[in-house]
Amino acid sequence: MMQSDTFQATSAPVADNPAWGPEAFEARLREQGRAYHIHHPFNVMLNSGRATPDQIRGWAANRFYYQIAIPVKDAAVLSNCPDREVRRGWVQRILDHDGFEFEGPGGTVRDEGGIEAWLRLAGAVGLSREEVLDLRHVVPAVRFAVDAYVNFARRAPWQEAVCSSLTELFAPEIHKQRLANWPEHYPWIEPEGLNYFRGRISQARRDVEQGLAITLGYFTTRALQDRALQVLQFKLDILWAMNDAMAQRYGVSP
Ligand code: AHQ
Repeated sequence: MMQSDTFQATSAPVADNPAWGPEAFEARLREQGRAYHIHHPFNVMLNSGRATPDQIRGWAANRFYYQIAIPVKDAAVLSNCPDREVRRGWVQRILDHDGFEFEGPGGTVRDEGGIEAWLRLAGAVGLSREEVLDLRHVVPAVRFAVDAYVNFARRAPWQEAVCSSLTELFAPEIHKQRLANWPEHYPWIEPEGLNYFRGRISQARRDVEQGLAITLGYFTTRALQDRALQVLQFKLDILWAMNDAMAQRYGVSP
């Protein structure tokens, strides 16, 4: 039985095959996109306009638990990482989600952050701030999947936690799909509510640039590269399991 939070490999990595070069290794990482949750029936329902308001509200309230876990996960990566240059880049992810307010010579620079933007998305789909913040709608298996991700980042080598964030290789597409389809399919959602997705397209691209460079630079033997593929699959399974749980709770409209 695989312990998802400590994530024991289910099969010993192949040790004696030659390592892939960076391009071939990146291609193998990208091949795993076929298991990305953009292909999950619940997400296909959401992005093809078949979701009811209740299903969309359930998705927004449950995904909020994932969003508030991301900066905690990223702080775990920072706490395990001794490399100052890596931390200088990685810390931006916490600011992206938690927001910030800096007093500077030219005045105050502030950004409400992605968690606040997600609360606006939740409001735009008809949820109260209170019912999102108190997590009353979060179903157990969503909580377990998200907690497994945070606990993995706490316990795994920081390079593996970096690699696990590379599901964002596939994220710009899912955000672009929502921005392209939701206004037409769900005109009842206030357009400003979708601002979170607009911001994530560029943030995901910047995250991937750093995460991929670290991954390609660290996983340089075939055994390590097999491990990286297992780590990415673990994170893909987390996103997939979240959608399984939401589909079970809210149904998948035909
Ligand atoms: O909104 C998302 C986000 O901030 C992140 C951070 C990143 C990580 O560190 O694992 N992954 C991620 C993702 C976000 N949104 C998901 C979506 O479908 O809206 C996609 C998800 C990811 O691809 O891991």
